[in-house]
Amino acid sequence: MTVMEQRGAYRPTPPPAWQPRTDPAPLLPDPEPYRVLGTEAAARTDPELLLTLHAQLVRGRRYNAQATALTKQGRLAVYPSSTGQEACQVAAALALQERDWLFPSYRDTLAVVARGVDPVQALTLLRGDWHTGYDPYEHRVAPLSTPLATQLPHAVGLAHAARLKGDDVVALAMVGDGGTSEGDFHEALNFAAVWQAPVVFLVQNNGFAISVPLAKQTAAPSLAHKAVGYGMPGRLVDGNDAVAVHQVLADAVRHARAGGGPTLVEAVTYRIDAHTNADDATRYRGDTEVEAWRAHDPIMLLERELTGRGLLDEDGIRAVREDAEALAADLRARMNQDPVLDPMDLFAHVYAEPTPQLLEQRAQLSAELEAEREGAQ
Ligand SMILES: Cc1ncc(C[n+]2csc(CCOP(=O)(O)OP(=O)(O)O)c2C)c(N)n1
Repeated sequence: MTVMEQRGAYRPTPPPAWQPRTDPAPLLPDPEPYRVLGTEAAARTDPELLLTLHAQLVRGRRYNAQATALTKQGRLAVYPSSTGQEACQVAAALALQERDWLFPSYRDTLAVVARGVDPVQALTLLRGDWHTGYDPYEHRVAPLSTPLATQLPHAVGLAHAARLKGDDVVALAMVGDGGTSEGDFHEALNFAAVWQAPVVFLVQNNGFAISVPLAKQTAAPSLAHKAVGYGMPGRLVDGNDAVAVHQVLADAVRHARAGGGPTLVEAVTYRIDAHTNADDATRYRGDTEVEAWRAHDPIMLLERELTGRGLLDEDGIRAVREDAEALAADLRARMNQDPVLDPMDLFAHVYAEPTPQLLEQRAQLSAELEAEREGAQ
């Protein structure tokens, strides 16, 4: 048979029927960030929860202000403030059960403190030390992660392992909008969805990765939409509405615990302060934008609801502020004590078997410290 005859005889057969592996419709986020405060649904929320959220938000804001002041007094090396983002921080901690795990990033000190970690220990890393300052197992809080998004695969690994062991544990991992561009973000979400790991990813979209605005970070319709590509639900929520963030996270935690797999939550919020005390935010954003977000302040939104429903009055607000002042005073007093540090720790916990150079440097430092001690006597 000639080639032309063969071609003529060729009748293409239709390919096997194709279907999407998962129906994408239920995974899609709402077109608008989900809100509760200021809507009719707010009236149906539990007063106890509202009051707890409020007290924690006020404490959180005061903690941010105090920690930032400590950087100016040379008591803290660096502080990435979460002022404006307190609702995400507090809701994340409150959405978890005691047996669950929190995986924070460097901006999430408030979530760590709201989970029960000592407020001074939570600042150890930012003050400068070789360890994280708190025992991760005590409150089930992983170390604050400075390398972007590396905490996400850790959270997936822990959650997957817990599931294999039959432990009823959920991991909640926090990351910034900039962190979603990291390879670790992709790998973590992909693994989590394939393994149906009990993880909740909370992206705090605060508008910037240092000076880089979201528009230069992604062309996606929203960060929550990224979930669909991995085969998990994406939820979009107003990150300044503490009740809405709590509800969405609590739902996602319940879903994960029941074996439903991971969820990606994008909380739309704003970083009111600079990236850290070492940053000048006026170089890349204007006052008008900041003022617009101040008018959508998480504490103000919640206080409006509480006072409107007669659940909180001036005296109540004063009592909450006094409690926050006491927290700040304690933080000030304890952070103003000089920590007892052993310079020899520089060489500990680096290598199981130190290199010859390190051994030489260690001996040199040891001799210098010894000479200093003798000189002081
Ligand atoms: C792997 C890695 N790359 C770069 C950095 C430097 N860096 C520190 S913070 C930051 C911006 C992160 O922005 P985002 O994830 O939006 O979190 P935010 O600081 O706004 O909370 C960058 C690039 C880092 N810490 N880790």
